Amino acid sequence: MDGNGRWAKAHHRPRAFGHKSGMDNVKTITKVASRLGVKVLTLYAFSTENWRRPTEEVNYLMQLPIDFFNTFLPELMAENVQVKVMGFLDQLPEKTRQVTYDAMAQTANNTGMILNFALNYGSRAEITSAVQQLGQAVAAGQIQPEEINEQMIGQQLMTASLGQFADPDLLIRTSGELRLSNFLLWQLAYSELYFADVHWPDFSQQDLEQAFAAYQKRQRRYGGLA
Ligand code: V07
Repeated sequence: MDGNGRWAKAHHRPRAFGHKSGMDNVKTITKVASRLGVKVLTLYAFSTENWRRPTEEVNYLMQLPIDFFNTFLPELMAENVQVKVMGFLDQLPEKTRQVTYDAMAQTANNTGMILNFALNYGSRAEITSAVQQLGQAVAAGQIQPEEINEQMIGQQLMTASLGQFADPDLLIRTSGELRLSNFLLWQLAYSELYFADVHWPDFSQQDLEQAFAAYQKRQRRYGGLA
């Protein structure tokens, strides 16, 4: 969800205003995606590298999950959306961590779209942690190194609980950035990539439908060759 700061700058407003507008658009796009039949919507909210930003900005960002659930939980329930949060949650401020656990617990029995936030997430750290887990299993004599396979690695990643939806069909990055920036490196191996020029606060239902249309065209081409 790139471009919140640039969006604010273009409107001659502080960066926090861009983040707030970005959060409001999370609500909009969550409802749109749910109604279009998306099974899992994973949103990159905060990276393990974002701690390098000024303290004031980090503090503001850490308040956003709290504001999000305070204002949006009734609608998440009405939409039957299940919330998940993946990332190194132990490093989050106490209140932020608590609200994410509360939201996961309160929506755990919802059966509709999964809204999966990547919060204090980084893919290399995720893979490193998975390798450590498997290394410990080898050291404990529970598995042989040559028994390690792709499925076992996937089981150690933070997307394991998404089951058949662990690997995204489509990645969308906004604001014209053409990089993965440490997001789901393992899981995106076969995903379709789509880059939108608009800043995240301006990313609309029409933009999402355009991305889906592009995805469907690519699938059809691959089908024709197969
Ligand atoms: C954040 C708004 C969206 C644009 C990206 C940067 C700023 C929603 C959340 C959130 C995260 C976890 C959760 C519920 C909501 C959020 C941060 C930043 C840190 F369980 N938006 N948003 N978290 N932005």
